[in-house]
Amino acid sequence: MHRRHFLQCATGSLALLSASSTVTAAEGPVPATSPQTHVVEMTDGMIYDPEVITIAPGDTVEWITVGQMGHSVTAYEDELPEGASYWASGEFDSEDDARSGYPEGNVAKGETYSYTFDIEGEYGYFCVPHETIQMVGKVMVQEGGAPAKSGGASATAMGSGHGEGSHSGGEDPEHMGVAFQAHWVGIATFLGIFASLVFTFFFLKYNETPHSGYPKQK
Ligand SMILES: [Cu+2]
Repeated sequence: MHRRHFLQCATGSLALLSASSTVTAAEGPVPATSPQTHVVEMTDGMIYDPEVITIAPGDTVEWITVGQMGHSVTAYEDELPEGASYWASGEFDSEDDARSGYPEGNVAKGETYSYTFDIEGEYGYFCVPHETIQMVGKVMVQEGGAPAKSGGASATAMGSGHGEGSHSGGEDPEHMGVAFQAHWVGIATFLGIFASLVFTFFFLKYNETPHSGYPKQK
């Protein structure tokens, strides 16, 4: 009876433990997939920096005017993925409205415009006052965001990749450099010793050097 009660308690505790650990495990991945905000700078050089940005669905892009000059962030209506709604600074419903409505939708110095992209695909956009000088950009929305090789996640991927790269890649040349140095130092030392031995051999054999000849004859 006593023992059975203990077993029941133990089993109950175990069930509770595994239940709580399951909950913990389920909570784990949530922050990893939480939406991110990516910044694109609009400069006096009249560019979007970066010109092409790759993000994950649900991520937000925030455009900020870092120079003195104002810009717009205006979607090309024919460069929207299927099912995506029109977007532009100034909250216009169409590209025509955005073009004719400017300077409404202007993002002045220090101001920002943000848009959250939920649908995957490519979004082309432009700056109304500077479109003629090719102030255009692109937002690429794909599952997982930027691949390890390029884009926003590249900062992380390149960062860690760079770290690993400089670890193995950096270590090898360094190691080789030291090896080559030691190699040449070894050869030079060997030649030095060999030359000394040859000199000593001749000195001992003939008991003279080019400089000892004169005093010997005396
Ligand atoms: Cu512009």
